[in-house]
Amino acid sequence: MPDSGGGGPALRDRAAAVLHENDAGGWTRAAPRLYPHQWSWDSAFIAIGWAHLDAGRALTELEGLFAAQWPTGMVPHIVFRAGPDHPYFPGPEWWDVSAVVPSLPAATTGICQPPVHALAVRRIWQLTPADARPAIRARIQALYPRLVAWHRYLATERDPEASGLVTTYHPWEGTDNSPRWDRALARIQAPDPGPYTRLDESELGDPSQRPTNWDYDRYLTLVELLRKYRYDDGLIYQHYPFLIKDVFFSAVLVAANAALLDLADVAGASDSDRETLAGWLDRGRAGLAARFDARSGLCADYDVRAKEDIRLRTFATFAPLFARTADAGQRDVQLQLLDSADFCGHPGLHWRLLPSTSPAEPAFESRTYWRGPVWPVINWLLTEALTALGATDRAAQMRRESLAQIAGNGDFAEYYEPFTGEHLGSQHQSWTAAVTLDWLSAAS
Ligand code: 9WN
Repeated sequence: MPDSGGGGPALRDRAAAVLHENDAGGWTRAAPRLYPHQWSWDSAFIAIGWAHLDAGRALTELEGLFAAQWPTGMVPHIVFRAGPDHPYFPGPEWWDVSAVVPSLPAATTGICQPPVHALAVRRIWQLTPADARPAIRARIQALYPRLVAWHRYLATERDPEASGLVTTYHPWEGTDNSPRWDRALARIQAPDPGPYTRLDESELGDPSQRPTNWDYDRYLTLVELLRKYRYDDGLIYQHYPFLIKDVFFSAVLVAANAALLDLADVAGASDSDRETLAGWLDRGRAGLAARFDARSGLCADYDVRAKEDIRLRTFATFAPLFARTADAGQRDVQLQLLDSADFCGHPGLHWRLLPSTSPAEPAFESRTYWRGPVWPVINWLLTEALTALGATDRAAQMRRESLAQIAGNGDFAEYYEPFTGEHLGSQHQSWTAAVTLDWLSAAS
């Protein structure tokens, strides 16, 4: 009997139904109403879910996303595919990307999200049945150079210092209102994006869970500045106010470079690509090691403009674990910290899962988006990393509790209140369903 985390085979069926329901024909809405377009890192997780149902469909998800890859190699954070019947704010007019990149098949934003995609391709390949392998291999071979170009963009344009750490330009590059960005946002001069109407608050019905208007004023001001600099990474680096060396994003890139190396034979990668990927992998690990403090066990982001460390206890603290650190000292200190009272060992937690922000942080808010709630995809990345690091019992526990959390109600919520387990945010969130499918299969 599969260990279904309390949901039985029915949970698998319900998770599959969410992907089918959100399938817009070759691409999948991140959520039915709140996020009606194709999001970059959502698509990668979604492809992992599809891989359990249909490897070809899984690859189609990523091929569609990479069709909107920019000439720089950047994979945009949203591809606006849904059409006018599905409004989302801010829409393509705020980004005005066609003025800069006219050749794209669809409108996109001008920023990006963590590069989970190579992890997805590796999972697709692992799950491809023998008879489908020749066709899937050919498609992976075609996609692989685009993945390398994506990683090259991150390793060069987003790391002109060659530090091994990716510079992010916007809170929307992954974890919107994480307290990690508070000080950098507070420094933005005279934020005034002009009048705008948000749709997310009315859509969700509980504005207190979402970023505030103070946040949105700054998010939109940053979009205006990016547009002003025509998304030119060189100009952005010279003039733009929000540049963060993001250790979580960087850790995902390390794991993704390892995944591309694992796929090198399948994809027939050249020696030169293999060498380049291995170089980025080493540099990424060294970059994270330089941000790690052995005494506290914390790995800290760095604000390039303010030249200051961002020392907060959030899920990103565990960047060395997410990157599957090869350093046993780092691993042991971080594993201890993970189960300390500041994180999963906090006595008030409903499940022993990693919250987005430590309950011990003054900025912690238990119901507000990235300021406290538990996000299944983050815990999925962690269970993968723990398994790779040999902490298989802890990974299995995290998987079981994650499944139990999700199974408590059939809605596949976006995020969860850490003390009560309450389901929050959007319902029928595609990536929650996707990681459920993956966890269920690992439990069988
Ligand atoms: C802005 C789609 C996306 C996720 C992000 C999450 C949230 C969007 C929003 O939803 O961001 O991109 O409107 O809040 O923060 O990680 O990719 O699920």
